[in-house]
Amino acid sequence: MDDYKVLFIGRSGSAKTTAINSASQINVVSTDVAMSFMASDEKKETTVGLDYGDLLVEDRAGQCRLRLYGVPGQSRFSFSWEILQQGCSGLILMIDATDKFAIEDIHYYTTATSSDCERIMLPTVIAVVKSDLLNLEALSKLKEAIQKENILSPILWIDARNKDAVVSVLSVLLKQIRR
Ligand SMILES: Nc1nc2c(ncn2[C@@H]2O[C@H](COP(=O)(O)OP(=O)(O)OP(=O)(O)O)[C@@H](O)[C@H]2O)c(=O)[nH]1
Ligand SMILES: [Mg+2]
Repeated sequence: MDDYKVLFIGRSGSAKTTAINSASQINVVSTDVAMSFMASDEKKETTVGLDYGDLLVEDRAGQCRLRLYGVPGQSRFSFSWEILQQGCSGLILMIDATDKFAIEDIHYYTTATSSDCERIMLPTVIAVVKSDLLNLEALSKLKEAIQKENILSPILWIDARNKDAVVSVLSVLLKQIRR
């Protein structure tokens, strides 16, 4: 059976851990600890090592296993990003719609050249979360700004707490990987 390593990347709070927990068919290996700062009612923990989950999916090419890895979003753990990226078949770039760096992050990952970082050569899908927390004006501003970026990677607007939504992001990525 084919086996693909998928890496969830994105800033702290962009719902990497949540997405992996939603989609995984096994108990997720998690390294979340209480946040030492910036904790909120909604988010009290942060990943300090990695998340690992796993699911079997089926498409026209047959069944395959997706191994889901989540990086820690806090930049103080950035040394682990390159390590976790090794052997990766595809990336999910998680974007928090309420984050002031949302567009900056999308721009960075979609315009970096191969000499900047190898990861942008990988099949990538962008998943934007928390759009439910934006008012209509802020949402249309964000959509407009994203449109201006002329991004080639598929963009899906999801709630990472919803299993079906995360699985559909993974299906879009799998299509790209198996193309
Ligand atoms: N309102 C809302 N909340 C969401 C949505 N998706 C995820 N969340 C919440 O956002 C938070 C995301 O937290 P995590 O999954 O820990 O984020 P992370 O990217 O793993 O963060 P680090 O481990 O610190 O890098 C959780 O509290 C989720 O319940 C969404 O679409 N809408
Ligand atoms: Mg996390």
